[in-house]
Amino acid sequence: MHKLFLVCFAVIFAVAAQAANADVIFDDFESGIDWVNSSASNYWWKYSDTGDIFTPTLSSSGAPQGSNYLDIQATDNNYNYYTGGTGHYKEMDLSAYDSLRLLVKGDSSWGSLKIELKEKDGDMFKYGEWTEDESIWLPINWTGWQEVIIPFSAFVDDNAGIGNNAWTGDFASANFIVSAPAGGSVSWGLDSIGATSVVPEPSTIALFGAGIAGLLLISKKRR
Ligand SMILES: [Ca+2]
Ligand SMILES: [Ca+2]
Ligand SMILES: [Ca+2]
Ligand SMILES: [Ca+2]
Repeated sequence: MHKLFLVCFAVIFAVAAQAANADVIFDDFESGIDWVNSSASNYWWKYSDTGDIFTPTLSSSGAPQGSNYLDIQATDNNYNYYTGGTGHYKEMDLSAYDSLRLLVKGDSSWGSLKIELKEKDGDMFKYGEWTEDESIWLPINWTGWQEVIIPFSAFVDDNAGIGNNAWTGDFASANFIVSAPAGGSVSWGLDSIGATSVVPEPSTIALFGAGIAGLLLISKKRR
């Protein structure tokens, strides 16, 4: 009888652990990049500030996941920090996830990354304050690859007249906008861009509770 309870608990624990780590990927760059093909269901675009260098390219040199990642070389030649951006369109249902998750290769330049998420109802969400102080976007203050997780709740609706102004996970596209040090350059990378769940869902918590109740029952019977 005790053994049965322990087996039940082990199964419940495994299910809970799996739910907490579940990931869905927008793009891992393993199928190459389709630049500006508006007829496709999965494509990228890019744009640069006047006179600046903004070069996102597919690279395979030291990819952190699989064989490829998106390499980003950018230089701000007109001293306004902004260099350009790259966006990705791929409609996905992210309602089961609570956070954006991606791998970012930094160069300790203290440039910063602006991230925008767009939903199918037209809502455009921004991460961080949208002011001239670029340091309060996501500062890339590390060297090498690092996992970045940002809760969707930290994104703020940026177009009050469009959509229902609420994040429901009805995902359509993402924008990655690069701010370099004034007159300086950044050498970054992006890979394994997707969504994850950091906070276990209520159903998972309920399963955990059932497991703990099972354990309590075992200890009670032993006494
Ligand atoms: Ca990859
Ligand atoms: Ca610029
Ligand atoms: Ca809106
Ligand atoms: Ca919405």
